[in-house]
Amino acid sequence: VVVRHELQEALNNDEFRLVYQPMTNAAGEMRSVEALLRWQHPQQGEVSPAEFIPIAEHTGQIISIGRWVFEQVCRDMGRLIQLGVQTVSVNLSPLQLSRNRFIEDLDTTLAKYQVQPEQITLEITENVLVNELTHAPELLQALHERGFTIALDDFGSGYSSLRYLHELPIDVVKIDRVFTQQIGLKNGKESIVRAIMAIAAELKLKVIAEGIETAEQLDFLQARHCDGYQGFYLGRPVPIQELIQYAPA
Ligand code: G
Ligand code: G
Ligand code: MN
Ligand code: NA
Repeated sequence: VVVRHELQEALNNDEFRLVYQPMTNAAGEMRSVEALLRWQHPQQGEVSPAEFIPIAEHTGQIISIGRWVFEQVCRDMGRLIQLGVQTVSVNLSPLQLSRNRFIEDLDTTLAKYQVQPEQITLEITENVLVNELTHAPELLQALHERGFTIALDDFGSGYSSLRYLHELPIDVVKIDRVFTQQIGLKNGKESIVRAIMAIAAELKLKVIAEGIETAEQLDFLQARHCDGYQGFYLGRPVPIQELIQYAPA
């Protein structure tokens, strides 16, 4: 198990890394990537964020870890642009949004690396409005007005999703991989994907399909004109120096 002091050691000893997963557009070009955190633990090897982020949220250390992630993305931005990337998605935990000075911290880091908010997509999940984060709508509105793109991650997997689309300044919905993975299955529930796309079209939201693992899934989604495509079939998350393999010619 991961404990608080190990997470502090990880920050102190520079044990975190970012990997980037390509997202392709309608033309099949990588113009966006999602930053995903990795922890290279000295004894346990690579520890998944699914394992340590809930703990970091519990201890509050997600604040420092989240700041490290955002700063590393800004540090990498110049190299990403050289690879043809126009926007980078960063995952946010609800707790980060509840912190005073969250926006000021982002501003300071953007200015330090001369990154524009338009180059960053902030991915939030439906649980931003849970846990009494009563200021989340106002804060997201302020981020949106600054020029950040706001994406609703794992769309459809939580509950009362439609309420969030209505109350939050959402630009993009990311179709959860559980729905993508229904495509092509016997008795697959592809209708959910179609329904999400209809809602997004009606509300003028962009759609990114996640978790694409097969050619059949990609064909189905391309025929329905998503704005972005992401998944192992298109590219795994890799360290920045390996991203060149996905760069448009
Ligand atoms: O990359 P992987 O599939 O192992 O990620 C597992 C989970 O961890 C996903 O839900 C992903 O959104 C989350 N995650 C990855 N990187 C970050 C990060 O930098 N911050 C936060 N809050 N969550 C992250
Ligand atoms: O919750 P979030 O969507 O941020 O999670 C992103 C995670 O999904 C990353 O950890 C990444 O490794 C994982 N992922 C990305 N593409 C695929 C895929 O095609 N299949 C599966 N099973 N996981 C994926
Ligand atoms: Mn995500
Ligand atoms: Na997701």
